[in-house]
Amino acid sequence: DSRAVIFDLDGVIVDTAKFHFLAWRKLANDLGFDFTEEQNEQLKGVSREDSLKKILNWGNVELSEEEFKRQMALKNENYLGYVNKMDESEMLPGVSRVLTYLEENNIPFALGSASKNARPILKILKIQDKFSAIVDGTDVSKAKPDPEVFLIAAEKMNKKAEACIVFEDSVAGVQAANIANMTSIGIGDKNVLQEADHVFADFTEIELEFIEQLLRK
Ligand code: B16
Ligand code: MG
Repeated sequence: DSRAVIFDLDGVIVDTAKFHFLAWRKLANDLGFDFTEEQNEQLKGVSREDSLKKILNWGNVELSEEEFKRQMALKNENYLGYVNKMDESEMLPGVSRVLTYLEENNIPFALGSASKNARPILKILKIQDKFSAIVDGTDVSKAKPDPEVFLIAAEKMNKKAEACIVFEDSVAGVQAANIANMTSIGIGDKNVLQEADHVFADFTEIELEFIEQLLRK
């Protein structure tokens, strides 16, 4: 069976991870506390709801159900404020080279993101038509590290899980790929993404020969 690729969105294709961080941090600050960049690693790849639960836990804050929902909406509004100002230049360096390589070699690729904002972001980047399948936070019921999002993406491409190669910037996402028996490629810090099969600081560090080799395995 020939292989296929699954890309995470935030922090892999586009530099929106920094916008999530800014928006969550503003929420925490408005509630009277702060959290570190190290704690923020635990939010990457995690759904909006679970992220807010974690943050409130850090700040020892309890909210009513109504206020919880209001804070989620505020965070998203704030986040979209950043997103709506961005253009194609926010695509992370080296990504489009890899997408082009895959297209030219007829290797199918999908999106596997926890974000409910994935589709409009792909549109802003003008790459939405390149994906064989798009699976995002609106399609799944279980959040990463549950492998659901990647398994649905594989299924939509008619590929076995073992045939898929996943690019992820989050610990939860790398774990999800591993649980799904997919090849996990971490994008980011080696110390943070220890569980990945391979780790690169960013896409500019990935040689096309490396991808070619993976695709042959
Ligand atoms: P939204 P990914 C994830 O996207 C982000 O890493 C995470 O920080 C965010 O909370 C989650 O999406 C939900 O995003 O609030 O836009 O629905 O990395 O899986 O592409
Ligand atoms: Mg991510």
